[in-house]
Amino acid sequence: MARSSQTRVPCTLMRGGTSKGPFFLATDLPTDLQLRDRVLLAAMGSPDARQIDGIGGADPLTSKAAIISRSSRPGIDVDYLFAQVAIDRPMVDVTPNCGNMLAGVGPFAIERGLVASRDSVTPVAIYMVNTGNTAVAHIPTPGGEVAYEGEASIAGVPGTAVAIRIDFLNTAGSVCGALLPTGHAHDKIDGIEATLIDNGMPVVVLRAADFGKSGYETPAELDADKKFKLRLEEIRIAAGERMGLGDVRAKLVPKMTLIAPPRDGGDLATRTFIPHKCHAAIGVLGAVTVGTACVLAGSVASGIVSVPQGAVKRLSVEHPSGEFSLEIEVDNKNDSGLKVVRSSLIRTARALFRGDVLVPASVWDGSVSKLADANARTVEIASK
Ligand code: NQM
Repeated sequence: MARSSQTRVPCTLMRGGTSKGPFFLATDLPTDLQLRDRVLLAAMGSPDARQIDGIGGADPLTSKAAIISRSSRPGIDVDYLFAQVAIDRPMVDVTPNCGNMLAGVGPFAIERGLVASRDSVTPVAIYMVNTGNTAVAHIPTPGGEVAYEGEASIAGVPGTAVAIRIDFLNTAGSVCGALLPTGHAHDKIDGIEATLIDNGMPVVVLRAADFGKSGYETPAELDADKKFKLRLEEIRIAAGERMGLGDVRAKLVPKMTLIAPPRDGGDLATRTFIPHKCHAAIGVLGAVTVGTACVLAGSVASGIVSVPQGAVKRLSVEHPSGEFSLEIEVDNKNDSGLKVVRSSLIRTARALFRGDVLVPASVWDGSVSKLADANARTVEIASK
Protein backbone atom coordinates (compact mmCIF):
# COMPACT_ATOMS: atom_id res chain seq x y z
CA MET A 1 0.00 0.00 0.00
CA ALA A 2 1.41 3.37 -1.04
CA ARG A 3 1.48 6.05 1.65
CA SER A 4 1.47 9.76 1.14
CA SER A 5 2.11 12.33 3.78
CA GLN A 6 -0.12 15.32 4.35
CA THR A 7 0.06 18.29 6.71
CA ARG A 8 -2.91 19.20 8.88
CA VAL A 9 -3.76 22.88 8.99
CA PRO A 10 -6.45 23.73 11.56
CA CYS A 11 -9.26 25.91 10.20
CA THR A 12 -12.95 26.67 10.43
CA LEU A 13 -14.95 26.75 7.24
CA MET A 14 -17.30 29.72 7.58
CA ARG A 15 -19.98 31.43 5.59
CA GLY A 16 -19.46 35.15 5.94
CA GLY A 17 -22.37 37.04 4.37
CA THR A 18 -22.69 35.77 0.80
CA SER A 19 -19.15 34.38 0.71
CA LYS A 20 -17.57 31.24 2.10
CA GLY A 21 -14.08 30.01 2.88
CA PRO A 22 -11.63 28.67 5.47
CA PHE A 23 -10.67 30.86 8.42
CA PHE A 24 -7.15 30.29 9.78
CA LEU A 25 -5.22 31.54 12.75
CA ALA A 26 -2.11 33.23 11.34
CA THR A 27 -0.05 31.10 13.73
CA ASP A 28 -1.28 27.95 11.99
CA LEU A 29 0.10 29.01 8.59
CA PRO A 30 3.69 29.39 7.38
CA THR A 31 5.24 32.76 8.12
CA ASP A 32 6.94 32.84 4.71
CA LEU A 33 4.41 34.59 2.45
CA GLN A 34 5.16 32.66 -0.74
CA LEU A 35 4.88 29.39 1.12
CA ARG A 36 1.69 30.60 2.80
CA ASP A 37 0.20 31.31 -0.64
CA ARG A 38 1.21 27.86 -1.91
CA VAL A 39 -0.52 26.33 1.11
CA LEU A 40 -3.69 28.35 0.44
CA LEU A 41 -3.67 27.31 -3.24
CA ALA A 42 -3.23 23.65 -2.28
CA ALA A 43 -5.94 23.86 0.38
CA MET A 44 -8.43 25.33 -2.09
CA GLY A 45 -7.44 23.12 -5.03
CA SER A 46 -6.15 25.91 -7.28
CA PRO A 47 -5.29 26.24 -10.08
CA ASP A 48 -8.18 24.23 -11.50
CA ALA A 49 -11.50 25.46 -12.87
CA ARG A 50 -13.35 22.96 -10.64
CA GLN A 51 -10.98 23.12 -7.64
CA ILE A 52 -11.63 19.40 -7.48
CA ASP A 53 -8.54 18.64 -5.38
CA GLY A 54 -9.30 21.16 -2.65
CA ILE A 55 -12.06 22.77 -0.62
CA GLY A 56 -12.66 25.81 -2.88
CA GLY A 57 -16.11 26.22 -4.36
CA ALA A 58 -15.00 27.03 -7.97
CA ASP A 59 -16.58 30.49 -7.80
CA PRO A 60 -14.91 33.79 -6.83
CA LEU A 61 -17.33 34.09 -3.88
CA THR A 62 -16.31 30.71 -2.47
CA SER A 63 -12.60 30.80 -3.25
CA LYS A 64 -11.67 33.04 -0.35
CA ALA A 65 -9.74 32.66 2.88
CA ALA A 66 -9.39 34.70 6.07
CA ILE A 67 -6.26 34.83 8.24
CA ILE A 68 -6.81 36.10 11.76
CA SER A 69 -4.42 37.11 14.52
CA ARG A 70 -4.57 38.86 17.88
CA SER A 71 -3.88 42.55 17.28
CA SER A 72 -1.18 44.61 18.95
CA ARG A 73 -2.82 47.86 17.78
CA PRO A 74 -4.38 50.05 20.47
CA GLY A 75 -8.15 49.64 20.66
CA ILE A 76 -8.16 46.77 18.15
CA ASP A 77 -8.95 43.16 19.06
CA VAL A 78 -7.91 41.26 15.95
CA ASP A 79 -6.18 41.73 12.60
CA TYR A 80 -8.00 40.26 9.59
CA LEU A 81 -6.16 39.53 6.36
CA PHE A 82 -8.40 38.56 3.46
CA ALA A 83 -7.02 36.39 0.64
CA GLN A 84 -8.75 35.92 -2.70
CA VAL A 85 -7.52 32.61 -4.06
CA ALA A 86 -7.65 32.60 -7.86
CA ILE A 87 -9.42 29.58 -9.30
CA ASP A 88 -7.69 28.82 -12.58
CA ARG A 89 -4.38 30.60 -11.94
CA PRO A 90 -1.79 29.97 -9.22
CA MET A 91 -2.40 33.36 -7.63
CA VAL A 92 -3.41 34.63 -4.19
CA ASP A 93 -4.43 38.28 -4.10
CA VAL A 94 -4.40 40.20 -0.84
CA THR A 95 -4.97 43.61 -2.46
CA PRO A 96 -8.77 43.75 -2.16
CA ASN A 97 -10.68 43.52 1.09
CA CYS A 98 -13.86 41.49 1.59
CA GLY A 99 -16.68 42.78 3.76
CA ASN A 100 -18.61 39.53 3.46
CA MET A 101 -15.88 37.30 4.90
CA LEU A 102 -15.46 40.03 7.52
CA ALA A 103 -18.80 38.95 9.01
CA GLY A 104 -17.20 35.64 10.07
CA VAL A 105 -14.21 37.25 11.79
CA GLY A 106 -15.93 38.11 15.11
CA PRO A 107 -17.50 34.66 15.68
CA PHE A 108 -14.22 32.94 14.71
CA ALA A 109 -12.12 35.21 16.95
CA ILE A 110 -14.39 34.58 19.94
CA GLU A 111 -14.60 30.84 19.38
CA ARG A 112 -10.83 30.51 18.93
CA GLY A 113 -10.20 32.43 22.16
CA LEU A 114 -8.73 35.63 20.68
CA VAL A 115 -11.53 37.79 22.11
CA ALA A 116 -13.27 37.29 25.47
CA SER A 117 -17.01 37.15 24.98
CA ARG A 118 -19.41 39.29 26.97
CA ASP A 119 -22.96 38.48 27.89
CA SER A 120 -25.48 39.55 25.26
CA VAL A 121 -23.35 41.27 22.60
CA THR A 122 -19.55 41.25 22.11
CA PRO A 123 -18.14 44.13 20.04
CA VAL A 124 -15.07 43.00 18.11
CA ALA A 125 -12.79 45.75 16.77
CA ILE A 126 -11.17 44.48 13.58
CA TYR A 127 -8.19 45.94 11.75
CA MET A 128 -8.55 45.06 8.07
CA VAL A 129 -4.94 44.44 7.07
CA ASN A 130 -5.59 44.57 3.31
CA THR A 131 -6.69 48.18 3.38
CA GLY A 132 -5.61 49.47 6.80
CA ASN A 133 -9.19 50.32 7.83
CA THR A 134 -11.16 49.49 10.95
CA ALA A 135 -14.55 47.88 11.44
CA VAL A 136 -16.48 47.02 14.58
CA ALA A 137 -18.64 43.90 14.39
CA HIS A 138 -21.29 43.44 17.07
CA ILE A 139 -21.54 39.70 17.69
CA PRO A 140 -24.60 38.39 19.56
CA THR A 141 -23.22 36.27 22.43
CA PRO A 142 -26.10 35.44 24.81
CA GLY A 143 -24.64 33.81 27.93
CA GLY A 144 -21.15 34.31 26.48
CA GLU A 145 -21.68 31.87 23.55
CA VAL A 146 -21.66 32.94 19.90
CA ALA A 147 -25.25 32.74 18.61
CA TYR A 148 -25.87 31.75 15.02
CA GLU A 149 -29.63 31.25 14.84
CA GLY A 150 -31.81 34.31 14.46
CA GLU A 151 -34.34 36.17 12.40
CA ALA A 152 -32.18 38.22 10.01
CA SER A 153 -32.20 37.38 6.34
CA ILE A 154 -29.77 38.71 3.76
CA ALA A 155 -30.32 38.44 0.03
CA GLY A 156 -28.34 35.62 -1.53
CA VAL A 157 -28.45 33.36 1.57
CA PRO A 158 -31.44 31.08 2.17
CA GLY A 159 -33.19 31.17 5.54
CA THR A 160 -32.43 33.38 8.49
CA ALA A 161 -29.62 33.77 11.02
CA VAL A 162 -28.64 36.09 13.83
CA ALA A 163 -27.94 39.67 12.71
CA ILE A 164 -24.36 40.92 12.95
CA ARG A 165 -24.17 44.69 12.77
CA ILE A 166 -20.95 45.97 11.23
CA ASP A 167 -19.79 49.58 11.48
CA PHE A 168 -17.06 50.80 9.12
CA LEU A 169 -15.29 53.85 10.44
CA ASN A 170 -12.58 55.15 8.14
CA THR A 171 -12.84 53.45 4.79
CA ALA A 172 -12.47 56.43 2.42
CA GLY A 173 -9.51 55.97 0.07
CA SER A 174 -8.88 52.42 1.34
CA VAL A 175 -6.75 51.41 -1.65
CA CYS A 176 -6.58 54.56 -3.79
CA GLY A 177 -5.64 56.95 -0.97
CA ALA A 178 -8.61 59.26 -1.54
CA LEU A 179 -12.38 58.88 -1.75
CA LEU A 180 -12.23 60.42 -5.23
CA PRO A 181 -8.82 59.43 -6.60
CA THR A 182 -9.14 61.71 -9.65
CA GLY A 183 -10.48 64.58 -7.53
CA HIS A 184 -13.73 64.65 -9.52
CA ALA A 185 -17.24 63.38 -8.79
CA HIS A 186 -17.40 62.23 -12.36
CA ASP A 187 -14.99 61.61 -15.22
CA LYS A 188 -15.38 60.69 -18.86
CA ILE A 189 -13.59 57.56 -20.08
CA ASP A 190 -13.74 56.76 -23.77
CA GLY A 191 -16.97 58.73 -24.10
CA ILE A 192 -18.66 57.10 -21.08
CA GLU A 193 -19.37 59.01 -17.86
CA ALA A 194 -18.08 57.30 -14.73
CA THR A 195 -17.60 57.98 -11.03
CA LEU A 196 -14.26 56.60 -9.84
CA ILE A 197 -14.59 56.17 -6.10
CA ASP A 198 -13.15 54.24 -3.15
CA ASN A 199 -14.98 54.09 0.17
CA GLY A 200 -13.63 50.70 1.20
CA MET A 201 -13.42 49.23 -2.32
CA PRO A 202 -12.22 50.88 -5.53
CA VAL A 203 -15.28 50.93 -7.81
CA VAL A 204 -16.08 52.41 -11.21
CA VAL A 205 -19.75 53.41 -11.17
CA LEU A 206 -21.39 53.61 -14.60
CA ARG A 207 -24.89 54.07 -15.94
CA ALA A 208 -26.24 50.80 -17.40
CA ALA A 209 -28.10 52.80 -20.07
CA ASP A 210 -24.77 54.11 -21.43
CA PHE A 211 -23.98 50.53 -22.48
CA GLY A 212 -27.44 49.90 -23.93
CA LYS A 213 -28.31 47.81 -20.87
CA SER A 214 -31.38 48.10 -18.66
CA GLY A 215 -29.45 47.27 -15.49
CA TYR A 216 -32.03 44.57 -14.69
CA GLU A 217 -30.44 41.77 -16.76
CA THR A 218 -29.50 38.55 -15.00
CA PRO A 219 -25.78 37.98 -14.27
CA ALA A 220 -25.84 35.12 -16.81
CA GLU A 221 -27.23 37.42 -19.52
CA LEU A 222 -24.57 40.04 -18.85
CA ASP A 223 -21.76 37.48 -18.63
CA ALA A 224 -22.84 36.02 -21.97
CA ASP A 225 -22.43 39.37 -23.78
CA LYS A 226 -18.75 39.09 -24.72
CA LYS A 227 -18.66 42.37 -26.68
CA PHE A 228 -20.01 44.29 -23.69
CA LYS A 229 -17.56 42.55 -21.34
CA LEU A 230 -14.62 43.55 -23.55
CA ARG A 231 -15.82 47.16 -23.56
CA LEU A 232 -16.20 47.09 -19.79
CA GLU A 233 -12.67 45.75 -19.40
CA GLU A 234 -11.25 48.51 -21.65
CA ILE A 235 -12.90 51.09 -19.42
CA ARG A 236 -11.70 49.30 -16.28
CA ILE A 237 -8.09 49.33 -17.46
CA ALA A 238 -8.26 53.06 -18.27
CA ALA A 239 -10.05 53.79 -14.98
CA GLY A 240 -7.47 51.78 -13.01
CA GLU A 241 -4.69 54.01 -14.36
CA ARG A 242 -6.62 57.16 -13.45
CA MET A 243 -7.33 55.80 -9.97
CA GLY A 244 -3.60 55.38 -9.38
CA LEU A 245 -3.83 51.59 -9.40
CA GLY A 246 -1.46 51.17 -12.34
CA ASP A 247 -1.99 48.37 -14.85
CA VAL A 248 -5.02 46.53 -13.46
CA ARG A 249 -5.20 43.81 -16.13
CA ALA A 250 -4.14 41.19 -13.57
CA LYS A 251 -5.73 42.89 -10.56
CA LEU A 252 -9.12 42.34 -8.98
CA VAL A 253 -9.76 46.05 -8.45
CA PRO A 254 -11.41 48.28 -9.45
CA LYS A 255 -14.78 46.51 -9.46
CA MET A 256 -17.31 47.73 -12.02
CA THR A 257 -20.90 48.60 -11.10
CA LEU A 258 -23.68 49.43 -13.54
CA ILE A 259 -26.49 51.45 -11.98
CA ALA A 260 -30.08 52.05 -13.08
CA PRO A 261 -33.25 53.50 -11.53
CA PRO A 262 -34.75 51.30 -8.80
CA ARG A 263 -37.30 48.71 -9.85
CA ASP A 264 -38.21 46.84 -6.67
CA GLY A 265 -38.82 49.53 -4.06
CA GLY A 266 -35.15 50.32 -3.36
CA ASP A 267 -33.11 53.43 -4.15
CA LEU A 268 -31.17 52.14 -7.15
CA ALA A 269 -30.57 48.97 -9.15
CA THR A 270 -27.03 47.55 -9.52
CA ARG A 271 -25.12 44.92 -11.45
CA THR A 272 -21.52 44.52 -10.21
CA PHE A 273 -18.57 42.84 -11.89
CA ILE A 274 -15.87 41.49 -9.52
CA PRO A 275 -14.25 42.50 -11.78
CA HIS A 276 -14.94 40.14 -14.71
CA LYS A 277 -17.77 37.93 -13.50
CA CYS A 278 -21.11 39.48 -12.61
CA HIS A 279 -21.74 39.19 -8.84
CA ALA A 280 -24.81 37.18 -7.80
CA ALA A 281 -25.51 40.05 -5.36
CA ILE A 282 -23.07 42.86 -4.50
CA GLY A 283 -19.98 42.95 -2.28
CA VAL A 284 -20.26 44.63 1.11
CA LEU A 285 -17.60 47.29 0.67
CA GLY A 286 -18.64 47.49 -2.97
CA ALA A 287 -22.15 48.40 -1.80
CA VAL A 288 -20.79 50.90 0.73
CA THR A 289 -18.78 52.56 -2.03
CA VAL A 290 -21.64 52.59 -4.55
CA GLY A 291 -23.94 53.96 -1.80
CA THR A 292 -21.38 56.70 -1.17
CA ALA A 293 -21.41 57.59 -4.88
CA CYS A 294 -25.20 57.95 -4.55
CA VAL A 295 -24.91 60.57 -1.79
CA LEU A 296 -22.13 62.43 -3.60
CA ALA A 297 -23.27 65.54 -5.43
CA GLY A 298 -22.45 65.46 -9.14
CA SER A 299 -21.82 61.71 -9.43
CA VAL A 300 -23.24 59.55 -12.24
CA ALA A 301 -26.00 58.55 -9.79
CA SER A 302 -27.51 62.06 -9.95
CA GLY A 303 -30.90 61.79 -11.60
CA ILE A 304 -31.07 58.05 -10.85
CA VAL A 305 -31.15 58.09 -7.05
CA SER A 306 -33.10 60.49 -4.82
CA VAL A 307 -30.74 61.18 -1.94
CA PRO A 308 -32.36 61.01 1.50
CA GLN A 309 -32.13 64.20 3.58
CA GLY A 310 -30.21 64.47 6.88
CA ALA A 311 -26.80 63.36 8.08
CA VAL A 312 -27.75 59.68 8.40
CA LYS A 313 -28.79 58.35 5.01
CA ARG A 314 -30.49 54.98 4.60
CA LEU A 315 -30.17 53.40 1.18
CA SER A 316 -31.52 50.21 -0.27
CA VAL A 317 -29.27 48.94 -3.04
CA GLU A 318 -31.05 46.49 -5.37
CA HIS A 319 -28.93 43.71 -6.90
CA PRO A 320 -29.60 40.50 -8.86
CA SER A 321 -30.72 38.44 -5.85
CA GLY A 322 -32.48 41.07 -3.70
CA GLU A 323 -31.43 44.23 -1.89
CA PHE A 324 -28.69 45.45 0.45
CA SER A 325 -29.61 47.97 3.17
CA LEU A 326 -27.00 50.50 4.18
CA GLU A 327 -26.75 53.39 6.59
CA ILE A 328 -24.24 56.09 5.65
CA GLU A 329 -23.53 58.91 8.09
CA VAL A 330 -22.03 62.00 6.49
CA ASP A 331 -20.52 65.11 8.01
CA ASN A 332 -22.64 67.91 6.59
CA LYS A 333 -20.47 70.59 8.13
CA ASN A 334 -17.37 69.46 6.27
CA ASP A 335 -16.77 71.99 3.54
CA SER A 336 -13.91 70.25 1.77
CA GLY A 337 -16.22 67.79 0.00
CA LEU A 338 -18.10 64.71 1.14
CA LYS A 339 -16.92 63.19 4.43
CA VAL A 340 -18.35 59.81 5.44
CA VAL A 341 -18.22 59.39 9.20
CA ARG A 342 -19.58 55.84 9.38
CA SER A 343 -21.22 53.20 7.22
CA SER A 344 -23.26 50.46 8.87
CA LEU A 345 -24.97 47.33 7.68
CA ILE A 346 -26.25 43.95 8.75
CA ARG A 347 -24.68 40.65 7.72
CA THR A 348 -25.03 37.10 8.95
CA ALA A 349 -22.40 34.36 9.27
CA ARG A 350 -22.20 30.72 10.26
CA ALA A 351 -19.45 28.32 11.23
CA LEU A 352 -19.95 25.35 8.91
CA PHE A 353 -17.14 22.95 9.72
CA ARG A 354 -14.24 22.81 12.17
CA GLY A 355 -11.18 20.66 11.70
CA ASP A 356 -8.02 20.47 9.65
CA VAL A 357 -7.59 21.06 5.97
CA LEU A 358 -4.97 18.67 4.63
CA VAL A 359 -2.26 19.86 2.25
CA PRO A 360 0.34 17.63 0.63
CA ALA A 361 3.54 17.58 2.69
CA SER A 362 5.39 18.20 -0.58
CA VAL A 363 3.77 21.67 -0.52
CA TRP A 364 4.40 22.25 3.18
CA ASP A 365 5.66 19.82 5.79
CA GLY A 366 4.47 22.00 8.66
CA SER A 367 8.04 22.60 9.84
CA VAL A 368 8.05 26.40 9.56
CA SER A 369 5.06 26.52 11.85
CA LYS A 370 5.23 28.57 15.00
CA LEU A 371 3.50 25.76 16.85
CA ALA A 372 5.68 24.02 19.39
CA ASP A 373 4.87 20.58 18.11
CA ALA A 374 4.98 20.91 14.34
CA ASN A 375 5.42 17.15 13.86
CA ALA A 376 2.02 16.48 15.38
CA ARG A 377 0.56 18.30 12.40
CA THR A 378 1.84 15.87 9.80
CA VAL A 379 -0.30 12.79 9.35
CA GLU A 380 0.13 9.74 7.23
CA ILE A 381 -2.84 9.15 4.97
CA ALA A 382 -3.15 5.68 3.56
CA SER A 383 -4.02 5.58 -0.10
CA LYS A 384 -4.98 2.48 -2.04
O1 NQM B 1 -17.06 44.27 -1.52
C1 NQM B 1 -16.94 40.29 -3.83
C2 NQM B 1 -18.10 39.57 -1.85
C3 NQM B 1 -17.10 40.42 -2.53
C4 NQM B 1 -16.30 41.36 -1.78
C5 NQM B 1 -16.00 41.03 -4.62
C6 NQM B 1 -17.01 42.05 -0.68
C7 NQM B 1 -16.88 43.51 -0.53
O2 NQM B 1 -19.27 39.65 -2.15
O3 NQM B 1 -16.65 43.90 0.59
O4 NQM B 1 -17.66 41.47 0.14
O5 NQM B 1 -16.18 42.23 -4.74
O6 NQM B 1 -15.07 40.40 -5.12
O7 NQM B 1 -17.71 38.78 -0.99
